[in-house]
Amino acid sequence: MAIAWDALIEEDRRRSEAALLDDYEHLGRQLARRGIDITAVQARAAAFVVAVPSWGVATGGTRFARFPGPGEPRNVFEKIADCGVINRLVRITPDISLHIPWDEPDDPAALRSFAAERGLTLGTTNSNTFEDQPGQALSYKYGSLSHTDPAVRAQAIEHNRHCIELGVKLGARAHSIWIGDGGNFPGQQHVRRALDRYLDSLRAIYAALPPGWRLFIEHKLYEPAFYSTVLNDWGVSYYCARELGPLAFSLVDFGHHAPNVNVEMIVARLIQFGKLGGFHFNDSQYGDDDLDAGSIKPFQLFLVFNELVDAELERVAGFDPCYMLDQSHNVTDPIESLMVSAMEVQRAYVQACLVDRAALAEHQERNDAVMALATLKQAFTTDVASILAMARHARGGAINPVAVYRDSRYRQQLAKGRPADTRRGGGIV
Ligand code: RM4
Ligand code: MN
Ligand code: MN
Repeated sequence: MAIAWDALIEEDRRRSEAALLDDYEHLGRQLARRGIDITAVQARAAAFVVAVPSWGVATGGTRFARFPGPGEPRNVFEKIADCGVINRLVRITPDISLHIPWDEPDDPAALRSFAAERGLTLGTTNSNTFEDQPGQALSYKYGSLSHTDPAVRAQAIEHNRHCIELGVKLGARAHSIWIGDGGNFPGQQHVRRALDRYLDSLRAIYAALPPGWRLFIEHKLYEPAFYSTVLNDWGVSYYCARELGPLAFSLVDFGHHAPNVNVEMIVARLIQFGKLGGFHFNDSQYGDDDLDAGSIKPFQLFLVFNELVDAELERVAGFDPCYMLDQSHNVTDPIESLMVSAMEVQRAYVQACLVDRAALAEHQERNDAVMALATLKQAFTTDVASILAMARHARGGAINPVAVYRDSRYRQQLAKGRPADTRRGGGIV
């Protein structure tokens, strides 16, 4: 579909550039008073990247229903085309995380070049052994990598190895595993043995990692298993990653903890122990709600980035987390949600870059809780919107991505060419 993105972006620039420059200059003077060079911050904002999930560009659903949106992508090529639009406008999402077999390509080389033509890479593969696929020999109803039956475990291991082999052809560098394994009732599973079996399966997958690859494991407190999960929290995740070896890391999905858990503490500990692999950003009010990043607890997102920026500045050995979004969009246009979320994550990063770390360290030394918090709040309450917009603008993106996207009528045009797929029922994505 031919959309004149350059012209639309130029029109947006004409509309908003004067106000933007005004805001940016004003903020520049404010930051200068705090000893911060705004152009250096803008350069850091421009260098920031967060991957988008291929499964995020379709309308999600709940256990109850799915209401398909207009013009939903029907295959992986259409998903990549939508991801291309996101990056065209926000300029910070050049990488895509694929879910196999949802995104299984017939011709991996063709998929890779289709992405490359749009300036995109396919950096991570995600396996799926939490649902059965048509024609699959054995069922995952009672688990996959931790199943009691060795034949089911072998099938799940094989699927993960297949993902890695495919990833090599796609140019990926990491493989990410989330399983739905666990128990719905007390006594259903022998808790320790299930973890032993899971770890054994992970060892077989780990052994298949090509050089330079990393393995991410994602813990989750509950769902679809409602009583216990095999990889239930970051402690178990850390234990498994350590048992596996130096290429295995823990992945933190924001929605996978109990309410009120201090996620920034988990992040700090994983950094400290050299096992922070990356993130699945989203937000939640109650559980694994998969809401847009920064929509409920922006201060928590900032506090996580405060830990990340601190580690970056300290050059903590081996610190190299992979940033990804993982959201399910039920009532919004997924393209809009992913653009806004990517910018929210970038905003938290930039705000964390503004923390006066020397002052904070001093307040911490003196046990001055009021001033320590005030130092963080000073950074968090700084309106960095003009820095983000300038960073996008400087790299050919849109000053106002959502406005440009709406002006383009991309979705309305897609609706004609991509008829809604009504076959799918309820589901998490
Ligand atoms: C899970 C988890 C995984 C994602 C699936 C679809 O809750 O977050 O990362 O792959 O959902
Ligand atoms: Mn996730
Ligand atoms: Mn999740």
